[in-house]
Amino acid sequence: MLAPVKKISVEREVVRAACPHDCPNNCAMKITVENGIAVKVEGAKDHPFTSGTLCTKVARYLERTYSKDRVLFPRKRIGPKGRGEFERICWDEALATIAERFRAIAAEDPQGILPYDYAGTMGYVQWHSMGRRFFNRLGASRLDRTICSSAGKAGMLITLGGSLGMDPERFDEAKLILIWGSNPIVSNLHLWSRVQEAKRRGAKLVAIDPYRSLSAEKCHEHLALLPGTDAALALGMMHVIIGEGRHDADYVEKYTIGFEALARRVKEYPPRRVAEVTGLPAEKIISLAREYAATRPAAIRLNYGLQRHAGGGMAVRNILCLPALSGDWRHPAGGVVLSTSGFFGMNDAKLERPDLLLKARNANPRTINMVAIGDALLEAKPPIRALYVYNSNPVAVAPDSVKVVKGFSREDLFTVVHEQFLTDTCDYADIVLPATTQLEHYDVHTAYGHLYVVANSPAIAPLGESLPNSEAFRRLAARMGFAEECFRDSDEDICRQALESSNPRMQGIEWDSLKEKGWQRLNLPERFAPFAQGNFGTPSGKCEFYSETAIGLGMDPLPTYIPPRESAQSNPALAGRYPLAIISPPNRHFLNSSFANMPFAIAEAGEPSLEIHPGDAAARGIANGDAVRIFNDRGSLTARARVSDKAREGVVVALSVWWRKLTADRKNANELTSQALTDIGGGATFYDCLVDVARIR
Ligand SMILES: Nc1nc2c(c(=O)[nH]1)N[C@H]1C(S)=C(S)[C@@H](COP(=O)(O)OP(=O)(O)OC[C@H]3O[C@@H](n4cnc5c(=O)[nH]c(N)nc54)[C@H](O)[C@@H]3O)O[C@H]1N2
Ligand SMILES: Nc1nc2c(c(=O)[nH]1)N[C@H]1C(S)=C(S)[C@@H](COP(=O)(O)OP(=O)(O)OC[C@H]3O[C@@H](n4cnc5c(=O)[nH]c(N)nc54)[C@H](O)[C@@H]3O)O[C@H]1N2
Ligand SMILES: [Mo]
Repeated sequence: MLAPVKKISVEREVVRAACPHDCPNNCAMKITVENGIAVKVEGAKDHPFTSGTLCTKVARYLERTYSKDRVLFPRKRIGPKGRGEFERICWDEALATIAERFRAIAAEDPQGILPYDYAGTMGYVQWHSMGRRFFNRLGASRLDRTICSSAGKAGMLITLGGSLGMDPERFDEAKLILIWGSNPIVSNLHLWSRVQEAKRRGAKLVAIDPYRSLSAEKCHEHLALLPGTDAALALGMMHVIIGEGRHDADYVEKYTIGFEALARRVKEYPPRRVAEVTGLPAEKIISLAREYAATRPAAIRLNYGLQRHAGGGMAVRNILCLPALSGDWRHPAGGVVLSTSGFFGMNDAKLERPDLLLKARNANPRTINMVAIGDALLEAKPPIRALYVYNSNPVAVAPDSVKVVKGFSREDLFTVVHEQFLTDTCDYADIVLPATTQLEHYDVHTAYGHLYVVANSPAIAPLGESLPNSEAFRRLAARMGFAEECFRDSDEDICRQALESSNPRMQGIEWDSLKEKGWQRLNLPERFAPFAQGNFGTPSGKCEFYSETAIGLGMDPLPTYIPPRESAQSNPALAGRYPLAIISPPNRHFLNSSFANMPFAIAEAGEPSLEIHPGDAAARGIANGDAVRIFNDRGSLTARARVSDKAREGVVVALSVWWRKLTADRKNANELTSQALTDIGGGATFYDCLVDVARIR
């Protein structure tokens, strides 16, 4: 007789979760937990967009959560700023220290305190609620959160009246797809599978990108224009479409305003002129315009890469005019999508409580643009005396690092960083607080690349002494003596409040059922074309070729071309010294600077590199594999040259965003980038940047 098998009881549970990262896919996830330990992370198979797949980074989220490098207890600085030397303290001491400093500064002027947060998590609980309430109640300086998408958002507002567009799920039915300033294999994987399906069904794919990215490589055609010249390309296409009478006159008549004025404007952009500006052959511009006008439905995936230039807002505004000319908005699989965020309507007032400002010492504090944090720390008046950083790693990601580092190094600045890892920014902190990961807290998410609300329930207990952002602010509010009821809301209370919305598209979505199901589609038809009968969000309700909103923003009311600030055409003297345009788009294995410390991601990404065209390399005596110095007036860094024609002539590409302290020279591409802002929206101009490159001997 066999010995009886000893039964080990395993408590197994599957928890519904949401990927927290700043990415248009906003995946729905399932976490398997055994005896309190998360053992498996997978994409939800039932979620139509996630469809069971996660990207290579988040598929390894367990390695992030259980990393030996997690910050698991509070620390205080014991060495000079920048060194990252800390000793362990308890939460009590950390919170008491912060409250004491904040109280002293607030007694003089609370504007001396500045929150610095971005989309490390996009969740409404861990990003949009307790922190906003806390700093409103305090009357701290407000942060203008512009580092990523604000120029494009302003462009969408002008032409369409909001962050709206075609349903990304319909890309598989398009006959022509323009991948415009977007690299979906890297930054929008689930859209890419739809694009692949369209390709299988016979669609033609065209990439418009100065760089032959992983995605551009897989398209039928690649138009490698000069960076920051997209607005001119769109004007040239409109010149051809209108000039040759290829537009949908019926759609234009019914659902647009300003066509006559637009037709006059685009006369100024004949293909020959546009060819000079963009560096593309005139015939290509003409054939693209004709093909676009002739193919229905045509879908454009626009992404944020092309708006990181001086004229980034205008570029987006112009491209969004195209489907109103072609009539593509009539079709569920036609149009453009940059962001779907405007379809959602969370209850911002309840989450952020702007009314609490009325209780602060100053009900109308100043606003600091996060892009120019370097200058703000060095020059703002009254000075910034304390910073509270969470969900962001500004020392690595903000432009013009020399100034950023100098600002963060100020001895008289009191800096708190709430983090999961000891980032470059933590190295300048006076107090580091340990943060939970997405597996350890509640949240609720909307998306900017699909139309579903996604719930996140904690799978495991917080590791070490880590706390969610919400809880840190709850405790800090208590220390500051903020008596308002809202500082006692639980995380699930906040999830409920977020969904208490009057927006008709949000009806029927409420927390308890969402938590069960994991995700829910907005109240929209399965197949819908948002602007098939007009219904634009603009003041006229039409697609505005001519826009009073643009005038209000200080812009030309009509589409126009605003050249890059740093280019041979706009600044020949600067280009004489620094003839190469550098762009630093995302590395596939990192997510901004998140994951850039994970051994698996670094193993894949290798080392900081610079793609350079053989012509530009030969002119500088650079061979493949050489160490090179990249430099301009703002700074310099080293990288390994990769000589190939992936970068067009005149353009070099440094995939980003590396942690400074994990590179050989402890610098990254933001050493070179500028704090100058976009035309509208106050956005960052990371890719509007001239440099030169030299071989290191
Ligand atoms: N793996 C991964 N995924 C990510 C991210 C990440 O870091 N890593 N980041 C996330 C975030 S925060 C964002 S905002 C999105 C960004 O997603 P995208 O907007 O797709 O990002 P970028 O890579 O900045 O730009 C895409 C492409 O634009 C090109 N480009 C640069 N300048 C120009 C230009 O002037 N004109 C044109 N036509 N093209 C240009 C670049 O070469 C690049 O191939 O991705 C999200 N997803
Ligand atoms: N040169 C160059 N610079 C760029 C870009 C580029 O393409 N090139 N891209 C720009 C873009 S598009 C963006 S959006 C910005 C992004 O810049 P950031 O918003 O700073 O994004 P990350 O670098 O991912 O840093 C997010 C941090 O939040 C932390 N975090 C995650 N979850 C939590 C949490 O729940 N609580 C707390 N307290 N912390 C958490 C992560 O550990 C991580 O360190 O970078 C910009 N910078
Ligand atoms: Mo971003």
